Amino acid sequence: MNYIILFCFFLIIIVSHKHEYKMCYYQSDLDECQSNDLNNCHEMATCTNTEGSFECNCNAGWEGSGVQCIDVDECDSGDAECHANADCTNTDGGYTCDCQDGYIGDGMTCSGKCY
Ligand SMILES: [Ca+2]
Ligand SMILES: [Ca+2]
Repeated sequence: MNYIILFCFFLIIIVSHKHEYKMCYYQSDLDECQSNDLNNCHEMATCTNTEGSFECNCNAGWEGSGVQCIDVDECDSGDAECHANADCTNTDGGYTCDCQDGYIGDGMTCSGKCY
């Protein structure tokens, strides 16, 4: 009878320590995003801390693995929303639209100049 009580006692110790170990594991996750020294995300990527690791995702206007991000050429890819009478210029992380000569507007909408 005593052996059964002893066995149960050890079982409780093992189970409770397992729980403690799990708690320690969850609390010991390192936030690699806190410092650029701890992650290898590209400067144009957003770092997201995860349990036991981290993720890098390129910012809008950039594409790649997150460790490497290259500018999206919106003028080439067709993502640019320039007016038909505007010239598209690719920039790092974006693009610009400028109305062609003889047209006036913000590049998204261009209308003929009145003389
Ligand atoms: Ca982490
Ligand atoms: Ca671009």
